[in-house]
Amino acid sequence: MTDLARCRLYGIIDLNYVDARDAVRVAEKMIEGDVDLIQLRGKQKPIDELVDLATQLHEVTSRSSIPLIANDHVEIAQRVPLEGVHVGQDDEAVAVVREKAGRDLIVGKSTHSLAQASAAAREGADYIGFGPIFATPTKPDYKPIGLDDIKQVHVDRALPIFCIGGIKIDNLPQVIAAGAQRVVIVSGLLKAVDIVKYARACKALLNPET
Ligand code: TZP
Repeated sequence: MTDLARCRLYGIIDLNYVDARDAVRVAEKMIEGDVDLIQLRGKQKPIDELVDLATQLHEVTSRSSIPLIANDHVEIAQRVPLEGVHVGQDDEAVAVVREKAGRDLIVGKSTHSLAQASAAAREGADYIGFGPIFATPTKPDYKPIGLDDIKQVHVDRALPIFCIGGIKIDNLPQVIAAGAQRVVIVSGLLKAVDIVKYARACKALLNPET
């Protein structure tokens, strides 16, 4: 199982930004840019299409030992030997995901407050997403939580915490200064002119020792 504690930069292939035909090419660039984890997110896509894409992506990610995480659907993990599933607050409980998958799996959970972060840790999530830190068109219906709770969410919580939401290379130093050790960057990476350079520049700001 991947040592999540060593992961710093999490990239998401969100099919609202990436044409499915380009997904493998984008994953290759993320890997070249030293992204530590990759998620496939396709909110409006049919499950068979996601399974097909996850199969293609997993051929690439597994070659580089980068964990591939499926957003929302444990069924993808039942049909593709990828490494993890990420669930939201309204999705299945962590234990149910593990049971349905029937194998050892990374299970991540989205959280939007300190209380939800504690609950996800108690529930046995392997990592959490914490945000949206800033307003973001990638998740437009969620109120940003800002930078204030970042330090606190890291106190007493041993599991890896990935800050998420509106994070770009330009505000990443501010997010790190507020206490973040790990981040998820979606549109910033996917819309970058040069994904490899962008990822490497973000990675260079994220201290592997913290
Ligand atoms: N969960 C909280 S914010 C967010 C998700 C999936 C979207 C983050 O996307 P971006 O483009 O990096 O703001």
